[in-house]
Amino acid sequence: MQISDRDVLLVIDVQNDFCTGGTLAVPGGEKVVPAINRIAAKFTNVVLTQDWHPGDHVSFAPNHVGKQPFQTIELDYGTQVLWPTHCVQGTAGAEFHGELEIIRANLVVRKGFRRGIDSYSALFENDHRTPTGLIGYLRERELKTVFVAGLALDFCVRFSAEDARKAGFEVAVIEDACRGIDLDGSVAATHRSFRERGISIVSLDALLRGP
Ligand code: VGL
Ligand code: ZN
Repeated sequence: MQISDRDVLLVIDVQNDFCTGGTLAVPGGEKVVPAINRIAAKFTNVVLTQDWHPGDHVSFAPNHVGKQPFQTIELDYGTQVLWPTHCVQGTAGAEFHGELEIIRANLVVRKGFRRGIDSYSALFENDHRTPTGLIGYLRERELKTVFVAGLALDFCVRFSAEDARKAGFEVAVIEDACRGIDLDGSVAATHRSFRERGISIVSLDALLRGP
């Protein structure tokens, strides 16, 4: 695989709260960091996302009386998983992992900043209608293929990859530069969805090895 100037590496939510010791730690989350640093060095175009919630965010279980993390509620845009409080704007948990080479990034997209709506995807919020602006950026920059890495495979990576595909980009998920949460079989469902939608799965080595 050859990486070109028309390709973009989209790095999802590599933040302290999703790594070991964080409030919504993804198992082995920090292990994606060296992988992402190695691959990011090969890309001209690198975009990072940063989950960025106000403290009173609707997706936080403690903001709902009698609800526990990982239960769900119905909102007007559909079912919403309730999470432990995480990635609160301005806190250490919301910072990028300290070893992530964020100087490689051309753009940082913050998402989930509206109190009443969550945003897993880097392209649309969870109502699937409110844009983050990333599609406009990618189109204006005439980028064609989106390589996705980061956390969590079965939530923000999945929704970002699916939305990018729906928007007409070629999409490849770098499997070993992602880690999943795995709620009720969500990792298996993610792999099924990628297959059905024509989202490719690539390995870090294949990408580093080149053509
Ligand atoms: C994420 C749950 C809540 C993610 C973000 O980055 O996958 N998951 N907020
Ligand atoms: Zn979040």
